[in-house]
Amino acid sequence: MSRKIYFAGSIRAGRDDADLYARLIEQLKQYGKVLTEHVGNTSVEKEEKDLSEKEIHDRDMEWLNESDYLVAEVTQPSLGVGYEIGRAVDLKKTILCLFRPQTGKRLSAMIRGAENGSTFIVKDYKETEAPSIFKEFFKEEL
Ligand code: 6IA
Repeated sequence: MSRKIYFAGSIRAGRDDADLYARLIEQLKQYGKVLTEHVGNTSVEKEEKDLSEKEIHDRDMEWLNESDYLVAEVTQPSLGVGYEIGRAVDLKKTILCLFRPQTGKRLSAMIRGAENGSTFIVKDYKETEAPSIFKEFFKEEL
């Protein structure tokens, strides 16, 4: 179980889905080490206050670099998450973006349009479908 997974979700762009992120991270732990558990932590903004913005950015980029997979919950649009996805493409990571259309939001064409059926997957989902989506996404290496 040496896979490393970078989970991305909105922080400053809004924490409405923070509890969902925590539940997704719990599931992802079956498949590897999640390097960014703080994204699901409701007190992240307090806990990270001793780090400068540059330290946060540089540490996150190191984790992204050493990870094998990026899993991003993209329903709440976030500049940081979009940036991480773009950097992950450049680093040739395998990417899964999860979007909940039931919220009435529309996903950016720059994310939906990046889907390629292998290394960049975009899934419309309901939370109840997350376990089967993860199983399918990671199946090749189980
Ligand atoms: O633009 P956003 O803040 O929504 O970007 C969220 C994404 O950027 C997440 O997927 C994180 O990986 C990353 N990120 C943004 N802020 C932080 C952070 N501390 N710590 C770790 N990763 C971050 C911010 C705390 C600060 C408000 C004191």
